[in-house]
Amino acid sequence: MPKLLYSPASPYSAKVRMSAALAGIALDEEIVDAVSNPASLINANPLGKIPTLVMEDGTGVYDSRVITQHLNRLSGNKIFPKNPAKRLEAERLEALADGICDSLLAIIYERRMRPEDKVHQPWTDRQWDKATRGLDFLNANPPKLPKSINAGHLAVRAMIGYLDLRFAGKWEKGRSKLKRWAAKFDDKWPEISAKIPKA
Ligand SMILES: N[C@@H](CCC(=O)N[C@@H](CS)C(=O)NCC(=O)O)C(=O)O
Repeated sequence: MPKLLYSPASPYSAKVRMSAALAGIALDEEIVDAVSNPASLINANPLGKIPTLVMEDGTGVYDSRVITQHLNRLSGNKIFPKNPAKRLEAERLEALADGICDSLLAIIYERRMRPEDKVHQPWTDRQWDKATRGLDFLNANPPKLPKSINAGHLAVRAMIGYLDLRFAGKWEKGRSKLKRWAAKFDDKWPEISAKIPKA
């Protein structure tokens, strides 16, 4: 069985685990600490990033958007719509949610990896501006939650989970539609939302 190297706090890992659940694909899962460069991760992915899916022959599949496409093919299109316009919309939504996570992670890493006097505030402000614009867009245009959801919805739910984990109290103001969207998602898909980022 393919093995997913992941971290419970990682939003991209959460999206992939949610995608596997949506597709009904069983994965062996192993928690790794990417920052300490474990051999199992580096051997499968020279970039040393999670999530990485290790296939039975040892081939590593990354990054998370390549993994969701791979799981979609394996499952016969259970994660992305077949209709080209709807598929583009799902892929764009996934890219937006992942892009917001990229900015949030850049802020976290800037604070975590640099000595305090070397933290460059204009850079973190720029990243926060990107996340803010993305969140405002999603709050103004919350994705519909039809019966059949896709990787775009999963990426948005994982991203909100990451915000709740690392930016609680800092993102919610003026974003009540997005908060309600997440609550509705959790209500409709409790088994999937059980995989949102956790400490
Ligand atoms: N674009 C990548 C981003 C993956 C990523 O940045 N993962 C973080 C954890 S959430 C990581 O592995 N960080 C460790 C590092 O960059 O060394 C994806 O979608 O998989």
